[in-house]
Amino acid sequence: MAFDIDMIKDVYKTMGDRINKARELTGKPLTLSEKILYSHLTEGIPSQTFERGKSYVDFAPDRIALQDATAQMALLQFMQAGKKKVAVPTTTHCDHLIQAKIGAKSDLQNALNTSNEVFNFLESVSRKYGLGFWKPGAGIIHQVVLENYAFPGGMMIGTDSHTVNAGGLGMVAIGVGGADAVDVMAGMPWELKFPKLIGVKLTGKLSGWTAPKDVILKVAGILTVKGGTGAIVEYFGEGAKSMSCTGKGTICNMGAEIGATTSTFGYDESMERYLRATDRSDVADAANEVKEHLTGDAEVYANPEQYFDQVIEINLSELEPHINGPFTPDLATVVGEMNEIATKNDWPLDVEWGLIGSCTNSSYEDLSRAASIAKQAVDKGLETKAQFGINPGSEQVRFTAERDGLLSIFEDLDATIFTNACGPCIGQWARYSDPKNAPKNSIVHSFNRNFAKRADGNPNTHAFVTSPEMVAAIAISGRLDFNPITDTLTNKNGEQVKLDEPTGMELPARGFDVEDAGFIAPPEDGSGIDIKVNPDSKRIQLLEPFNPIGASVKGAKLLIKAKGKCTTDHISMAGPWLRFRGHLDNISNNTLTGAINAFNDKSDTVKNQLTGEYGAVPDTQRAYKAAGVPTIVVGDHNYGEGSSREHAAMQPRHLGVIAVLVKSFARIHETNLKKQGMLGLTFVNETDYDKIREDDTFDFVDLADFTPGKPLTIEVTHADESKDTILVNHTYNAGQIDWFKHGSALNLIKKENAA
Ligand code: MIC
Ligand code: SF4
Repeated sequence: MAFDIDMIKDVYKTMGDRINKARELTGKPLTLSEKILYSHLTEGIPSQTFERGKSYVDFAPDRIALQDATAQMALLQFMQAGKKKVAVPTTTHCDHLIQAKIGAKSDLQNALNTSNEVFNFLESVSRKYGLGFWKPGAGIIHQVVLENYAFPGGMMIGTDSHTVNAGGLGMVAIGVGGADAVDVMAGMPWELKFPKLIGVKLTGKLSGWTAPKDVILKVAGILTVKGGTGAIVEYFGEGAKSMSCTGKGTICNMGAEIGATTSTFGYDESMERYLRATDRSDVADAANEVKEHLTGDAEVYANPEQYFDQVIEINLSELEPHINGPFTPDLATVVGEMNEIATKNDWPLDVEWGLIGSCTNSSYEDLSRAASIAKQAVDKGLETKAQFGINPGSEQVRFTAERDGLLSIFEDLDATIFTNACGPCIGQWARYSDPKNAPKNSIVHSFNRNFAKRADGNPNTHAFVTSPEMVAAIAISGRLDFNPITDTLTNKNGEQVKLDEPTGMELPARGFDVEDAGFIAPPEDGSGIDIKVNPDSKRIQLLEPFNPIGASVKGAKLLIKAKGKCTTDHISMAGPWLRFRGHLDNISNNTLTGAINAFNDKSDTVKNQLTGEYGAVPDTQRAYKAAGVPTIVVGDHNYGEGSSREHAAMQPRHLGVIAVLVKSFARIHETNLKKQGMLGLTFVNETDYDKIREDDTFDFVDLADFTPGKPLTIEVTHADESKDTILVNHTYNAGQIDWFKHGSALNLIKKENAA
C-alpha cells in the first residue's frame, strides 16, 4: 500500500474538472505538462490562462522531498517560519553525507560516526514537524521517491536538482532551493514561471547495447547544458511506451543536465507494472480510473509542432550508444568514434575505474543489465582491467539484487559494493590522499554530472558518463575507446572473445524484497520535541536573519569576474565541504573557490582592491565585509548551473556580496539569489561583460526605483577614473522585489506569520 494514498486519490478526484476548464480556457488540446500544471494551481479550478516563459504562477505541489545536504539549510529556515507542522507530506533522505571508501558496511558506520550530529538533528526536526525520515543507508533520495512516493499526474518539489527523476512515473517533479521548499512546507503557494514546452517524440525501440541513458545523452548533445532552461521536456510516442519506468526515470533525471525545469512521460503500462511491483497497486488502480488525464491529448501527440515550443524526434531503433564528457555532460560522442576524438583531444584512453550507480542509474534493471555483462567476463575468462564500484539506489534494490545473486556477480569481479547512497557521485569518494596533485586519468560512470573534480576532487580526472552496461564493458576492457559491438578482447587463455549484448530484467521476477527499508514515520504529535543546537557546533548553526541590502548601493567593489563555466560546484564545492552544509559561516569559507578569475585565469586568487594584494576569494570577501564595503560578482553564461544548493546564494549573501551580474543564469540559482534578498542581474548587452575591469567600483543609480520589467542602471568607475554606464535586466516580479526589500523571502514569511 502506498504512502499518502488519500492525498493521491484527492488529486485524481479534482483533476478532471480542472483539466477540462483549462482546455476550455486555452481553447486547445493539452500536453501532459499543461494538464499537471493547470491541475495544481493554488487557486484550484483555473480561471485564466498563462503565457509560457512569461507568467509567474502560484502552484500547490502535492509533496516535498529533502536530502540531507540541503535539508539542513531548508529545515533551519523552516524552523524560523513559526509553523507547527509541515503543510504537505514531506520526507528527509540521508544519502549525500556517506563516503565511498572501503565498502558499504564500514563506510556507513563511518558516516554514522562522523555525521551523527547532523543525522540526529535531521531526525529530530523531522519528528517534530511531521516529516518522514529515511535513515542513512536507506537509499538515494530519487530512487526512494520513485519507489515509494511518485505518482502519475502528481506535482512535487524537492531540494535537489534531480528531483526531476520522478518524471519517470509521470509526475511534474521540480528541483528547488530550500527556501522554495519552506514556502510550501509553511502552507504557502510555490511560485514558478510557467515553463515553455519541448516535445521529444520517440519512435522505434531500443535494442542491443543502446539504453535509455543514450536517449538523454543524445538529447544533451542536441540541447547542451542550457538548452532546456525554463522548459519542461515531455517525451511521447511508441518508443516512450516501450521503455521501462525506471528507464524513463533515467531520462528525466538527466534532464537536469540540460537545465530543464523538469521532464515527464505519460502514464502507460510500464508505469502500471512498476507501481504494482513496488507494492502500490492502489495507486495503479486509482490512476487507471483517470488514465485520460495522465497523458497528453491525442491531437497534441499527432501534431506536436502545433503545441510544443520545440520538437525533437529520436528514432530509438537507430540510436547508438553514447559516452559523454569529459568535464561537461553534454559533450556527446558515439561509442564507435571515441578513439579518434579522444586521441585528438589527448584524453587518457586507459580507464582506471568504472562506477555504476547514482540516482540516475541504480535501479534493479540497471544492475541486472550491467551484471549480465559482468557475468560474461567471468564466464569467458576475462580479467577486468579497471576497478569496479557499485552504489545500489536503495536498500530495496540492494536487498533484492543480493537475493537474486546480482551483487555476487560483481563481487566475482572484485567490485566494491558501496553504500546505497550518493557516494562518488558527490565527491564523497576517498580515492586519493592528495586529490589536488593526483595524476591525469579517465574514469567512466553511469552518473549524471562530470564537472571537474566532482567525483574524486582530482582536477585531472576525465570523467565520462555512459549507461551502466557500457560502464561494465569499458571497465572490463580498461579502454575508453572500447566498442563492444565490434571489438574483441583477449582472455586469460589468449583467446579472442566478444561480449554479447546485455540482457536484463525490467523488474525482479520474484518481486522486490527488503528487511528494513530504513523508514521512520514521524509521531502524530511532535510538538513536545525539543531541538537542541550546540552553539559551539562546527556542523550546525542556527540562522540569523539577513539585513535588507537597501535602495542605496554606492561604491561596491568587484569581488571576482568569473570566466567560463561557473557551476554551483565552483561556487560552493561539495565533497569535503558537505560536512558544513548546516553551518553557514563555516561553509562560507569555500565561497567561489572554484571559479576562474577572468583576469589571471586562476581559481581562488582575486585582487583585494583595498590593499592591492591577491588573496583567496573567501578571505578577500571577509576583508571587504569587515570594512563595510559591498561587493558584486560578475559571471558568464548559465551561471549557477548544476545543483539546487542554495548555499551558492546564501554564502555570498552571508559574506556581504550584494549582487551577481552575469550573461545568463541557471533557473534554480537565480531563484535562490532572489529568495535570499540579493540582486540577480543579467547584462542587457552581453558585451558589457568585457567592460568590467579588475579595479572597478559600481554605483547602482536607480535601485530606489526597482520595478518589475524595468532594467536597472549601474555606473562603473574604472581605476583611471573613466566611466561606463551599463544597463542590466532582472526578472523580479513585485513579490520578489518585496523579498529584496525585506532582506529575504523568509523575513517576509516571518513578518506575515507574526502579523
Ligand atoms: C548534486 O548532484 O550536485 C547534488 C549534491 O545532489 C545537488 C544538491 C546539493 O548540492 O546538495 C543537486 O543536484 O541539487
Ligand atoms: Fe546524489 Fe549524485 Fe544524484 Fe546528486 S546526482 S542526488 S549527488 S546520486
